[in-house]
Amino acid sequence: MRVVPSICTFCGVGCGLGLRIEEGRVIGVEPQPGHPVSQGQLCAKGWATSFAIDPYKRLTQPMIKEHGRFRPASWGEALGRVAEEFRAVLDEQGPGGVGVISCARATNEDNYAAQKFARAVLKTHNIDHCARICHSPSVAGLARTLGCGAMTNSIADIDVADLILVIGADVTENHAMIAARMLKAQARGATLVVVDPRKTRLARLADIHLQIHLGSNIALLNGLLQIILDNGWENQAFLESRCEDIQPLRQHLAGLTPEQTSAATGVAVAELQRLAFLYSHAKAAFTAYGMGITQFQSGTNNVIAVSNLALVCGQIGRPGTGINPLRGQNNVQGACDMGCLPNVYPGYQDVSDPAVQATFAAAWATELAQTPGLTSQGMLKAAQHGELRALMIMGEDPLLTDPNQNQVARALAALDFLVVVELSLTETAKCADVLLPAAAFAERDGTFTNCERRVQRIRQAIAAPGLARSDWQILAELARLMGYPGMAWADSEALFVEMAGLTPIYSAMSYPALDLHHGLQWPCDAAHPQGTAILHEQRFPRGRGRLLPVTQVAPDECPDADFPFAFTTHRLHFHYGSGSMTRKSPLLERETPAGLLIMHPADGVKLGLHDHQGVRVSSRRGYLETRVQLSDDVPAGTLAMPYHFHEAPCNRLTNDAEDPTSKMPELKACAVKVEPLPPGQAPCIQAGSHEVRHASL
Ligand SMILES: Nc1nc2c(c(=O)[nH]1)N[C@H]1C(S)=C(S)[C@@H](COP(=O)(O)OP(=O)(O)OC[C@H]3O[C@@H](n4cnc5c(=O)[nH]c(N)nc54)[C@H](O)[C@@H]3O)O[C@H]1N2
Ligand SMILES: Nc1nc2c(c(=O)[nH]1)N[C@H]1C(S)=C(S)[C@@H](COP(=O)(O)OP(=O)(O)OC[C@H]3O[C@@H](n4cnc5c(=O)[nH]c(N)nc54)[C@H](O)[C@@H]3O)O[C@H]1N2
Ligand code: SF4
Ligand SMILES: [Mo]
Repeated sequence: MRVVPSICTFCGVGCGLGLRIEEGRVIGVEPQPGHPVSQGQLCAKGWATSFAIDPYKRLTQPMIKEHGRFRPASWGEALGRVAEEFRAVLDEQGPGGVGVISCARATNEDNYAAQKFARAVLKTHNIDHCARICHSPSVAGLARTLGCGAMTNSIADIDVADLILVIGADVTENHAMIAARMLKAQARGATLVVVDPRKTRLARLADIHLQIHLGSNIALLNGLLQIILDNGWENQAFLESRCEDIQPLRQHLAGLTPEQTSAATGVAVAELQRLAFLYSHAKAAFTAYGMGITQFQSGTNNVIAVSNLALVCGQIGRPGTGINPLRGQNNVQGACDMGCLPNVYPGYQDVSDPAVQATFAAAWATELAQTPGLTSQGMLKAAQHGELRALMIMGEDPLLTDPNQNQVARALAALDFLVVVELSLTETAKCADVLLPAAAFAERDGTFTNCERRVQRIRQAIAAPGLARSDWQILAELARLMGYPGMAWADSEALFVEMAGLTPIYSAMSYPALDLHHGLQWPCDAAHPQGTAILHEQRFPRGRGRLLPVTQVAPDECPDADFPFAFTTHRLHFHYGSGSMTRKSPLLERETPAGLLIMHPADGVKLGLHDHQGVRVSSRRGYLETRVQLSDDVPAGTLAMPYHFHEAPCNRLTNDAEDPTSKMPELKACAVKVEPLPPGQAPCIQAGSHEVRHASL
């Protein structure tokens, strides 16, 4: 047996693992000893890696759909067909008619190739990925207040914080190794505070849990600020030396009372005062947040409210502090850094800046479009209007993971041509005209960037199954077929060298340098050759930190007589995203039943429901059948559902109302009604492609 060092393929923590290889297969994994992030541990998903990528149930050859059925094809035939279809739409409709959705699970090399393919070959900035429905409000909000949307501090800063404030993140489930670190900090005396409408595992363990009303983040954060400013608890020195525009913020909050905040959030005045005091007086307060902040139509303003609180108290730019968006996917930070966004080239360089355009046009030896492209939701809308006709989806399952599933299905059906690059036959892959098999992370070289901006190497440990290839190799061959020679990289390292040369924040990185350390944190450039653990120590990228008044906005859809329950969606520790990888593990699969609706026991009594009874849940956009689980994890009147299960796809119900700035859909709040199924009737389970070996429904 050989052990090949690599990085976990699931979440943005970026744990170090060793792939155990025997006879050309990954037979298991082990934690990497001494890894700075995971410190010799892995969570249940990491341990299940070998099931997730096993050749069994993987796509192993290109497929072309004919008369509604897939048939195997050679790479030449399949890529020839893709090139022909893209060319036809480009000729008839121009670059606005095509687009690419890239993959935050794939490497930086793949994502760099995806945006270069969109920009240099298809001549469009219609390139986006799942960050849109994840942390796009962080990128937009923190760009306005600080000038940079990334996690400001490092995971190790938790070790030196004396207060840890977690807002809208379920850390034990979703960033398990970060939660372990938070609990260790609490054990040595740090105060742990959780703000969440659900009683999460971490909330139950915390010193303080503020169980706010769903969607009342800005009311809470403004209320805390008002108490801090009224008591003179702000950090005056920091405000004077590092920030601007405190006056408009003071005026905005003048007249607000703790009683009003209490009414708006459901948190007692004394609790508000206690947290305001503790946060403003902490020597070092580490703020972490997640989807409970971003996935609202007020997502960008929610992020700005978090930023206001940290800036006013000077809890940023020092060890143990910071505004720390816990980025989700293993390489979502990297996919953003690589410019898989419709408005920026690699390194967040603006597509509408003529100097930037000139740099990339010269480096890539081609002409480039000058105006930003469409977001992923924008592309799906354009497809429904017949304006976008050919789309490549590389490693995403929007049919299960985008809001308003029926609408997504209509958009995919309206396309003339869909090509999907995937590891397995997901729900979205089934809709493809051409299906291309991708190599999994253990089958290729490259880099992932974790949530703390740490760029780490992954290495090829085994051969890809069948004919599967790395995404960047597929894109490079397609570019050649479409007449563009500028993507013929010899290997992933050559690709990385080109990327680092055009991405200032990665400019001093190389494979050997990454290998020497456990990765390097950007910015890593001539001035910071060893990388940067803490951002904004002396100044913010935009100069001064900006305080911006924001106002509470209710969710787009609130409970009413027809749809009387507030509905929110979340994640489970044992499953990941669409479940296309974790649900292949019998060990993970037996941990939880597929897709339960969590309801407070008092609501169960009102509706006459007993635990595990079948129910029909409907919103204005769709319905599903599942079973209720009665639990006081949720308050009465609010229902919650995990989103990993095709049998009970909660995105049939969710709302696609968007944040005007970031275009984030409101995945965390809508309104539903619940009706019991007749006694004895089992819920109708949606047919799906994922293998369910131990579904207990
Ligand atoms: N096991 C597992 N881990 C994962 C993933 C996975 O699918 N499974 N996915 C990865 C990805 S892509 C991401 S983005 C991260 C996401 O990680 P998290 O951000 O932790 O994601 P969620 O569980 O969706 O939502 C977090 C919390 O927000 C709370 N919430 C809902 N509404 C509000 C509100 O109005 N205010 C506040 N303060 N909180 C609210 C929910 O109750 C929930 O506990 O996880 C990553 N890690
Ligand atoms: N209701 C609700 N919906 C949500 C959310 C929510 O909280 N509530 N959260 C949203 C968030 S934060 C996110 S990030 C999205 C995630 O949504 P998706 O990105 O659609 O979810 P994943 O399951 O991570 O899908 C990634 C796919 O990539 C494939 N893959 C893995 N590695 C590779 C590779 O190297 N190459 C290629 N080509 N493919 C690969 C996997 O097989 C998998 O099918 O879901 C969003 N949807
Ligand atoms: S915490 Fe995240 S990166 Fe670490 S083992 Fe678990 S899923 Fe993998
Ligand atoms: Mo995410």
